[in-house]
Amino acid sequence: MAGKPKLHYFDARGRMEAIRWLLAAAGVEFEEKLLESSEDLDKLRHDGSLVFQQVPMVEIDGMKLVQTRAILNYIASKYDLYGKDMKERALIDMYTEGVADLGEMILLLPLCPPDQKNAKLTLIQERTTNRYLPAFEKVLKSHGQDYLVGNKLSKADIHLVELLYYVEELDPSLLANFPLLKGLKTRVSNLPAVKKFLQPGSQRKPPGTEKTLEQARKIFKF
Ligand SMILES: N[C@@H](CCC(=O)N[C@@H](CS)C(=O)NCC(=O)O)C(=O)O
Repeated sequence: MAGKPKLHYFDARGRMEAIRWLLAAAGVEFEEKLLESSEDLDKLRHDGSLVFQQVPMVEIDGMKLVQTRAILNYIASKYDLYGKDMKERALIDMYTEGVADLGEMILLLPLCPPDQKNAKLTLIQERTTNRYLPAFEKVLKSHGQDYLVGNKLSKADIHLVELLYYVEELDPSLLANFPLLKGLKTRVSNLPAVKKFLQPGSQRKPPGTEKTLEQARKIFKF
Protein backbone atom coordinates (compact mmCIF):
# COMPACT_ATOMS: atom_id res chain seq x y z
CA MET A 1 0.00 0.00 0.00
CA ALA A 2 1.26 3.48 -0.83
CA GLY A 3 2.42 5.53 2.17
CA LYS A 4 1.02 8.87 3.20
CA PRO A 5 1.62 11.82 0.88
CA LYS A 6 4.58 13.87 2.07
CA LEU A 7 4.32 17.64 1.79
CA HIS A 8 7.46 19.76 1.43
CA TYR A 9 7.00 23.43 2.29
CA PHE A 10 7.72 25.72 5.21
CA ASP A 11 5.65 26.16 8.35
CA ALA A 12 3.04 28.48 6.86
CA ARG A 13 -0.09 28.53 4.76
CA GLY A 14 1.34 30.02 1.60
CA ARG A 15 0.77 28.00 -1.56
CA MET A 16 0.63 24.71 0.32
CA GLU A 17 -2.45 25.42 2.42
CA ALA A 18 -4.96 24.64 -0.34
CA ILE A 19 -3.25 21.25 -0.71
CA ARG A 20 -3.55 20.62 3.04
CA TRP A 21 -7.24 21.56 2.89
CA LEU A 22 -7.95 19.34 -0.11
CA LEU A 23 -6.21 16.29 1.33
CA ALA A 24 -7.90 16.81 4.69
CA ALA A 25 -11.33 17.19 3.06
CA ALA A 26 -10.71 13.99 1.11
CA GLY A 27 -9.95 12.29 4.42
CA VAL A 28 -6.33 11.60 3.46
CA GLU A 29 -3.67 11.60 6.16
CA PHE A 30 -0.43 13.31 5.19
CA GLU A 31 3.05 13.99 6.54
CA GLU A 32 4.92 17.24 6.38
CA LYS A 33 8.61 17.90 5.95
CA LEU A 34 8.99 21.52 6.92
CA LEU A 35 11.80 23.59 5.41
CA GLU A 36 13.58 25.61 8.06
CA SER A 37 16.36 27.25 6.10
CA SER A 38 17.54 28.08 2.60
CA GLU A 39 19.93 25.13 2.95
CA ASP A 40 16.94 22.79 3.32
CA LEU A 41 15.51 24.20 0.10
CA ASP A 42 18.89 23.95 -1.67
CA LYS A 43 19.15 20.33 -0.62
CA LEU A 44 15.88 19.51 -2.40
CA ARG A 45 17.02 21.51 -5.41
CA HIS A 46 20.36 19.74 -5.59
CA ASP A 47 18.97 16.24 -5.26
CA GLY A 48 16.69 16.88 -8.25
CA SER A 49 13.43 16.79 -6.29
CA LEU A 50 12.10 20.12 -7.57
CA VAL A 51 11.40 20.26 -11.30
CA PHE A 52 11.34 24.07 -11.33
CA GLN A 53 13.46 24.58 -8.18
CA GLN A 54 10.33 25.62 -6.27
CA VAL A 55 8.01 24.32 -3.61
CA PRO A 56 5.23 23.29 -2.86
CA MET A 57 6.36 19.75 -3.63
CA VAL A 58 4.32 16.68 -2.74
CA GLU A 59 5.58 13.12 -2.78
CA ILE A 60 2.58 11.02 -3.72
CA ASP A 61 2.14 7.67 -5.45
CA GLY A 62 5.84 7.45 -6.34
CA MET A 63 5.94 10.94 -7.87
CA LYS A 64 7.49 14.18 -6.71
CA LEU A 65 4.88 16.63 -7.91
CA VAL A 66 5.37 20.39 -8.05
CA GLN A 67 3.15 23.23 -9.30
CA THR A 68 0.29 23.82 -6.90
CA ARG A 69 -2.52 23.48 -9.44
CA ALA A 70 -1.13 20.24 -10.85
CA ILE A 71 -0.92 18.81 -7.35
CA LEU A 72 -4.47 19.91 -6.52
CA ASN A 73 -5.81 18.48 -9.77
CA TYR A 74 -4.15 15.13 -9.16
CA ILE A 75 -5.58 14.89 -5.64
CA ALA A 76 -9.02 15.98 -6.84
CA SER A 77 -9.00 13.39 -9.64
CA LYS A 78 -7.80 10.65 -7.33
CA TYR A 79 -10.44 11.32 -4.67
CA ASP A 80 -13.37 12.01 -6.98
CA LEU A 81 -13.58 15.73 -6.28
CA TYR A 82 -13.33 16.78 -9.92
CA GLY A 83 -16.79 16.32 -11.46
CA LYS A 84 -18.25 13.50 -13.52
CA ASP A 85 -17.53 14.72 -17.05
CA MET A 86 -15.68 17.34 -19.11
CA LYS A 87 -18.34 19.99 -18.66
CA GLU A 88 -18.44 19.67 -14.89
CA ARG A 89 -14.68 19.73 -14.86
CA ALA A 90 -14.62 22.92 -16.93
CA LEU A 91 -16.97 24.60 -14.44
CA ILE A 92 -14.92 23.35 -11.50
CA ASP A 93 -11.76 24.73 -13.16
CA MET A 94 -13.46 28.05 -13.87
CA TYR A 95 -14.65 28.50 -10.28
CA THR A 96 -11.32 27.32 -8.92
CA GLU A 97 -9.49 29.96 -10.98
CA GLY A 98 -11.80 32.66 -9.63
CA VAL A 99 -11.03 31.51 -6.10
CA ALA A 100 -7.32 31.48 -6.96
CA ASP A 101 -7.39 35.05 -8.30
CA LEU A 102 -8.84 36.48 -5.09
CA GLY A 103 -6.81 34.05 -2.97
CA GLU A 104 -3.59 35.24 -4.61
CA MET A 105 -4.41 38.86 -3.76
CA ILE A 106 -4.93 37.88 -0.11
CA LEU A 107 -1.82 35.65 -0.07
CA LEU A 108 0.40 38.43 -1.36
CA LEU A 109 -1.03 41.18 0.89
CA PRO A 110 1.66 40.74 3.59
CA LEU A 111 4.36 41.30 0.94
CA CYS A 112 2.90 44.67 0.03
CA PRO A 113 5.05 47.71 0.96
CA PRO A 114 3.58 49.39 4.10
CA ASP A 115 2.66 52.59 2.26
CA GLN A 116 0.55 50.61 -0.25
CA LYS A 117 -1.08 48.21 2.16
CA ASN A 118 -4.25 50.15 2.89
CA ALA A 119 -4.96 50.70 -0.79
CA LYS A 120 -4.41 46.99 -1.47
CA LEU A 121 -6.70 46.00 1.36
CA THR A 122 -9.41 48.33 0.05
CA LEU A 123 -9.05 46.78 -3.40
CA ILE A 124 -9.36 43.28 -1.95
CA GLN A 125 -12.49 44.26 -0.02
CA GLU A 126 -13.99 45.86 -3.11
CA ARG A 127 -13.24 42.84 -5.34
CA THR A 128 -14.54 40.47 -2.67
CA THR A 129 -17.92 42.14 -2.26
CA ASN A 130 -18.46 43.41 -5.80
CA ARG A 131 -16.91 40.74 -7.98
CA TYR A 132 -16.07 37.36 -6.48
CA LEU A 133 -18.61 36.66 -3.74
CA PRO A 134 -21.58 37.89 -5.83
CA ALA A 135 -20.45 35.58 -8.64
CA PHE A 136 -20.36 32.51 -6.39
CA GLU A 137 -23.61 33.47 -4.63
CA LYS A 138 -25.24 33.73 -8.06
CA VAL A 139 -24.05 30.25 -9.05
CA LEU A 140 -25.58 28.71 -5.93
CA LYS A 141 -28.79 30.67 -6.39
CA SER A 142 -29.09 29.73 -10.08
CA HIS A 143 -29.42 25.99 -9.39
CA GLY A 144 -30.48 25.95 -5.75
CA GLN A 145 -28.22 22.98 -5.00
CA ASP A 146 -25.93 22.33 -2.06
CA TYR A 147 -22.64 22.50 -3.96
CA LEU A 148 -21.27 24.60 -6.82
CA VAL A 149 -21.20 21.88 -9.49
CA GLY A 150 -23.31 18.77 -10.07
CA ASN A 151 -24.94 18.79 -6.62
CA LYS A 152 -21.85 17.05 -5.29
CA LEU A 153 -18.81 18.20 -3.29
CA SER A 154 -15.87 19.09 -5.55
CA LYS A 155 -12.51 20.77 -5.19
CA ALA A 156 -14.19 24.07 -6.14
CA ASP A 157 -16.32 24.00 -2.97
CA ILE A 158 -13.34 23.16 -0.79
CA HIS A 159 -11.18 25.92 -2.29
CA LEU A 160 -14.04 28.40 -1.99
CA VAL A 161 -14.73 27.58 1.65
CA GLU A 162 -11.03 27.89 2.47
CA LEU A 163 -11.13 31.32 0.82
CA LEU A 164 -14.24 32.31 2.80
CA TYR A 165 -12.34 31.66 6.02
CA TYR A 166 -9.57 34.02 4.85
CA VAL A 167 -12.09 36.66 3.79
CA GLU A 168 -13.69 36.41 7.21
CA GLU A 169 -10.31 36.80 8.91
CA LEU A 170 -9.73 40.00 6.94
CA ASP A 171 -13.16 41.42 7.70
CA PRO A 172 -16.09 39.33 9.00
CA SER A 173 -18.62 41.82 7.63
CA LEU A 174 -17.63 40.96 4.04
CA LEU A 175 -19.74 37.80 4.16
CA ALA A 176 -22.82 39.54 5.52
CA ASN A 177 -24.78 39.81 2.29
CA PHE A 178 -24.11 36.33 1.00
CA PRO A 179 -26.46 33.90 2.75
CA LEU A 180 -25.93 31.04 0.31
CA LEU A 181 -22.15 31.26 0.70
CA LYS A 182 -22.53 31.26 4.46
CA GLY A 183 -24.67 28.15 4.06
CA LEU A 184 -22.01 26.49 1.89
CA LYS A 185 -19.34 27.36 4.45
CA THR A 186 -21.37 25.77 7.24
CA ARG A 187 -22.22 22.69 5.16
CA VAL A 188 -18.63 22.01 4.09
CA SER A 189 -17.27 22.84 7.56
CA ASN A 190 -19.59 20.22 9.03
CA LEU A 191 -18.38 17.40 6.80
CA PRO A 192 -16.64 15.09 9.28
CA ALA A 193 -13.21 15.23 7.59
CA VAL A 194 -13.31 19.02 7.31
CA LYS A 195 -14.66 19.39 10.82
CA LYS A 196 -11.66 17.46 12.08
CA PHE A 197 -9.28 19.69 10.10
CA LEU A 198 -10.91 22.78 11.60
CA GLN A 199 -10.27 21.58 15.14
CA PRO A 200 -7.32 23.01 17.07
CA GLY A 201 -4.22 20.82 16.82
CA SER A 202 -4.86 19.76 13.21
CA GLN A 203 -2.37 20.34 10.39
CA ARG A 204 -4.19 23.53 9.38
CA LYS A 205 -1.86 26.51 9.58
CA PRO A 206 -2.72 29.69 11.49
CA PRO A 207 -2.63 33.15 9.91
CA GLY A 208 0.86 34.38 9.10
CA THR A 209 2.76 36.72 11.38
CA GLU A 210 5.81 38.95 11.01
CA LYS A 211 7.86 35.92 11.99
CA THR A 212 6.36 33.85 9.16
CA LEU A 213 7.32 36.55 6.70
CA GLU A 214 10.82 36.73 8.10
CA GLN A 215 11.19 32.97 7.75
CA ALA A 216 9.91 33.08 4.17
CA ARG A 217 12.46 35.79 3.33
CA LYS A 218 15.22 33.70 4.87
CA ILE A 219 14.29 30.47 3.06
CA PHE A 220 13.39 31.89 -0.34
CA LYS A 221 15.91 34.76 -0.21
CA PHE A 222 13.75 37.68 -1.31
N1 LIG B 1 3.67 28.25 -9.97
C1 LIG B 1 4.26 27.69 -8.79
C2 LIG B 1 4.89 28.80 -7.97
C3 LIG B 1 5.66 28.24 -6.82
C4 LIG B 1 6.40 29.29 -6.02
O1 LIG B 1 6.43 30.49 -6.38
N2 LIG B 1 7.03 28.83 -4.93
C5 LIG B 1 7.82 29.68 -4.09
C6 LIG B 1 7.47 29.45 -2.63
S1 LIG B 1 5.77 29.82 -2.31
C7 LIG B 1 9.28 29.28 -4.30
O2 LIG B 1 9.62 28.11 -4.25
N3 LIG B 1 10.14 30.29 -4.51
C8 LIG B 1 11.53 30.08 -4.72
C9 LIG B 1 11.91 30.30 -6.14
O3 LIG B 1 11.06 30.63 -6.99
O4 LIG B 1 13.09 30.15 -6.46
C10 LIG B 1 3.20 26.94 -7.98
O5 LIG B 1 2.04 27.31 -8.05
O6 LIG B 1 3.54 25.97 -7.31
